[in-house]
Amino acid sequence: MLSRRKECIAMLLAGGQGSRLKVLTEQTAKPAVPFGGKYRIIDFPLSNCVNSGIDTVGILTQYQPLELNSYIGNGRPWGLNRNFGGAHILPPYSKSKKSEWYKGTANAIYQNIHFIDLFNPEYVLVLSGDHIYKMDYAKMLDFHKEKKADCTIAVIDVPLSEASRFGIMTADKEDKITKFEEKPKKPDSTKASMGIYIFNWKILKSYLIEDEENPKSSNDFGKDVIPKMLADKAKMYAYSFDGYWKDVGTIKSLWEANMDLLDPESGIKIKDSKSRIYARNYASPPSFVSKSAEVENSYIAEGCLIKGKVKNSIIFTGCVIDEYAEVTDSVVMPNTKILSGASVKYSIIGENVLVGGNAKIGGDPKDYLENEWGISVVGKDKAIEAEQTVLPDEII
Ligand code: ADQ
Ligand code: ADP
Repeated sequence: MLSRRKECIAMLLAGGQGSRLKVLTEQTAKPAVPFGGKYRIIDFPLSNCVNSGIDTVGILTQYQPLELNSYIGNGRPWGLNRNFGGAHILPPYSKSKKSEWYKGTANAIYQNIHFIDLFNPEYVLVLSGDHIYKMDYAKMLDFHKEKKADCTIAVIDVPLSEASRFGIMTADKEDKITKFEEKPKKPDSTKASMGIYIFNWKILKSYLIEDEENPKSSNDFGKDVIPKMLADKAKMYAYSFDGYWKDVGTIKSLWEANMDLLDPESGIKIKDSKSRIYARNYASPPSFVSKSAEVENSYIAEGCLIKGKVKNSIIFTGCVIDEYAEVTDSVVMPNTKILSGASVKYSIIGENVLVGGNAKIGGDPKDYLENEWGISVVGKDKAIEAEQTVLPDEII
């Protein structure tokens, strides 16, 4: 079947350690972290692929991949169960001579050159597994073709104060990139790389091979490959994106992105049927909201029993909020029980947690000094005892 090929395939980088998410990624790879009541982070890039007509996705895993593997399965929930193409989990190889994990992001793609060659694509789209956004990659591909680019980088304007967290570039009037610096200490532009790249595969392949042969390289796109291509005067273009986009690599940003779903002004249109976000969901009964319940400005997923008070919060599948319990400005992940009299404020509670009666987790920022305040986090499977207190900013 040599004649079969794909014009563009996606490679989704899902192997970062996610250490800044602390207990939430102790047992779970960052892309598999639950998000928004019934999704996981990886549902966003996967659904974007399908909604953009990309039906072949390599998912590069590494750190705590088990849950992610079983979540992706045969890719059916995203329509990625194909005979030729579909979703492929790609763990790092153990080679006979040197068995090594993926080093930087470019090395992860390098190790899968053979996989990509199977589809003989013209273009390769490189994506991150830790961003919440909806994007039509087909439009970016059209732009890439129009410009006859070697590489196109999706960019978004960020506040100057945050620019040093990103790859920062300048571009001319025709959007041609003239300068790129990975996480500059003193940024001079607010055009940030979203870590989303389209490459002509032949060109990328030659750069990946060259990069591997350079012992000084950290084999990373932002640190090594992109600067090298620019130095070689490759045709690199910036594709501006002005929709909602959030890197959810930190506790604060993960909490904020969840809260953004409850804010109609935030710009993330989860309900928009033209670009649906798909997820693997197991059939659960509808949620029951009892007579004693008070629910306001919140998402309640399926299979919950709500008897207490829920305000400005996201309650995932299968949770119980007992009578006289109160959850405000918080994210409560699947199958967690919050017993009578407990209060949960400005917190992220992991999956399958038991919060004992009258326990107190987190607090309202207005009751604390700024440096004492932060989001409280309780990790998966933990039990918080009755009457126990978890302070704002505490991570258990
Ligand atoms: P970072 O977010 O710092 O910057 P990085 O840590 O390299 O980039 O992670 C990118 C993605 O790849 C993440 O989804 C991560 O989980 C995954 N990943 C990391 N190492 C991997 C590996 N070895 N194998 C598989 N997956 C791996 C990048 C760019 C910046 C840009 C920001 C935007 O370098 O220029 O501004 O993304 O968020
Ligand atoms: P964070 O910055 O929160 O740790 P990332 O997912 O961005 O999260 O990953 C950070 C870095 O950790 C990446 O550059 C990645 O290469 C590296 N990394 C990924 N997996 C491991 C691992 N198993 N052990 C050590 N480092 C890893």
